[in-house]
Order: sequence, then C-alpha cells, then structure tokens
Amino acid sequence: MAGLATATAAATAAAGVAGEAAAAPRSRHRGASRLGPPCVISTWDFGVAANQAAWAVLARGGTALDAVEAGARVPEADLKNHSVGRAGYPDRDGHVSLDASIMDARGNCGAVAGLENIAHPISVARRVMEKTPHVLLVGAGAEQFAVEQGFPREELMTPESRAAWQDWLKTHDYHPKANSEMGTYGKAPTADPLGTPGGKDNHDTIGMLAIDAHGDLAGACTTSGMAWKLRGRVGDSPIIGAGLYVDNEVGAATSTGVGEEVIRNVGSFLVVELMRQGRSPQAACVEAVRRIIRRKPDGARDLQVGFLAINRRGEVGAYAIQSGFSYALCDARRQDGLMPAPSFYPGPGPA
Ligand code: SD4
Repeated sequence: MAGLATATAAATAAAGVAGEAAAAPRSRHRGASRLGPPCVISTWDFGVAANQAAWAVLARGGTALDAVEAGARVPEADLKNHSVGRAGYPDRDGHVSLDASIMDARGNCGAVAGLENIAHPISVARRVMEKTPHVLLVGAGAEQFAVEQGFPREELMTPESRAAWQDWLKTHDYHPKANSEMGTYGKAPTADPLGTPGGKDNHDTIGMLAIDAHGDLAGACTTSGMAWKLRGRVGDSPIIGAGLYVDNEVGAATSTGVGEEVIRNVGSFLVVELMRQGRSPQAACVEAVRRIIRRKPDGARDLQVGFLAINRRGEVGAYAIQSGFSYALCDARRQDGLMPAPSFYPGPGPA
C-alpha cells in the first residue's frame, strides 16, 4: 500500500475536477492520467495483476477484446479473491452465482447473470456474444449454454468462502459497508470482518477497459456480486450500459460498488455519453457519481460506487462516492500502476 499512499498524496495535491458545484464535501484531487495506446486499466488493487495478463496480449499486438478477457480471468481464478469468480462469496442460500459482461469495438456484447458452477463467466459472456444472437443469458440457461460450449461444471465454493458464509448465517445481517474494498486482500476470512476486497459483508468487481495497438477499445466486467445477496439478485456488472459500456467512437466506462445504484442511473452509458458531449473521462465520472448522490442524498454517505473511464486518446478518469477506490493502469511505460481515485466524500480509506 506504500505506493498507493504516495500516489494519494500526489493526487491530493493536484487541482480539483471540473463539474457542477457540489452540495457536500469532496476531496479535491484529480484522478486523471493519460496512457498508451496500447493500454489497459482496471478497478481495484487486484487490477494490477489482471492488467499484466491483459498486457501480455496487447504487447504482442493482440486485440483489446482478447486482452480484457485474459485479464478478467485472473481474479476469476484467484482463490484469495472472494468477490470475483471461483471462491466468490455465495448468496444467502449458499449458491455462488456469477455475473459478467464483455463488449468490443463494434458494439458487440455478451453477458451472463446468475451463472453457477462455471469458473470463468467472462469467457462464457464472450461466447454469448460470438456464438448466439443474444446479449444476456441467465441462471440455468446460461449454465446449460456454458456446458454445451465445453466449459466444465466445477464447485466454486471453497472451504474459506463456506466458512465465511456459515459465519454470516449466525447473524443473517445483510448490510453492505462502503469502503471495505481496500481491506485485507488474501487474509483469512475470519481475520477481519471486512476482509478481502469486497469483504464478506460487501462486494467488489473487476471492470477492465483496454485500447489495442489498432486503437480499438474493449471492456470486460466480472463479479460474484454482493456477498449474501438474495438468491436471483443481479447487479450492474452484466447489464450493458450499467456496469460496462464501450463506444469505439468515444471511449469506455465501467463501474464497481452497489450495483442497484448504478443500474438506476445507467451509469457506464452515462459516463460514455458525457464523454461524447465533450467532457473528459474524469469530469464524466464525477457527474455520474453526483447523479447517484442527487437521487439518494440521505443514503449516499453509506454507499460506495466508483466509475472508471477511458477515452479514445487514452485519457483516464476515475471517481467514487467514498474514498478508498483504487484503479490499476498499464501501458508500455509502466505495467503496474496503481492510483487512488478521488471521491465525493473525502477521508482516509479503510486499508
Ligand atoms: C454488483 N457492482 O453486483 C457489482 C459488484 C459489486 O463492488 O458489488 N462491486 O453490484
């Protein structure tokens, strides 16, 4: 976290973001950077490792689509990550159900929601995009399609995630807490009640956006959604325009946090449309966050939503309701960049 702390200080010293006057306090640091192309960015600390897998594709001239799929598969396979893919925390009834979406430069998109027993939902989402006339498959139908496509059925619950679920069952207290995403990734689930990214009382997602050497964009988003969610609950991540949106003429955006708030505001589409109208990625992310806050002024203090965006020129923006959101940056100059996102409400992150 030392690198992140240094980056926080540097970012805090920078000027504030453009946009409307805020009705509440906000931090004044700037999240903007400019990258590549080719380049790739993604949400949260674990985006650093994911970016490197994506970079391996981009650096050899591969497509942005191949890059984001390869990158998103990294946290999906990481057993220390309890918010994406295998080892994701289950719903309240003990089912691990996964949501993912992918979108390419030509506006093609595919998604799965409530997918069970399949370890790489991002790759199933890509098959939906490439092999079917549909955009979104859900639940048992998504699983059937995945098996037909050759994906093995696997147990996604690990002993650690089962222990955390059984611990939660003692209280049945469903209360997502903001800002736990920067917690103690990789620690035992009982070591800290907010534990891993997206901690056991919380949520988290990897959203990844890339530009390849041809200047084409693509995006991917994958998550196990809110820990202890109601069975059947679907968040923003597999909803095109909410958790992910790519427009090759303009740029791309993705989101993390409480998906219901992102869906209500069609967050990622909003960010891209604001960029189309001339806003920088940073200003667009700021406005999308403020829309959420304006709709829920009383509840926003307890919510976390973060947006990450990039435009065709490689300019990056990131902004969240609460401090503590981070994003990973990667291009030819540096493959392991990690930045704190500025936020509407200032304050130290939880890490
Ligand atoms: C969701 N946004 O399901 C996703 C995952 C998440 O922090 O909670 N991310 O709402």
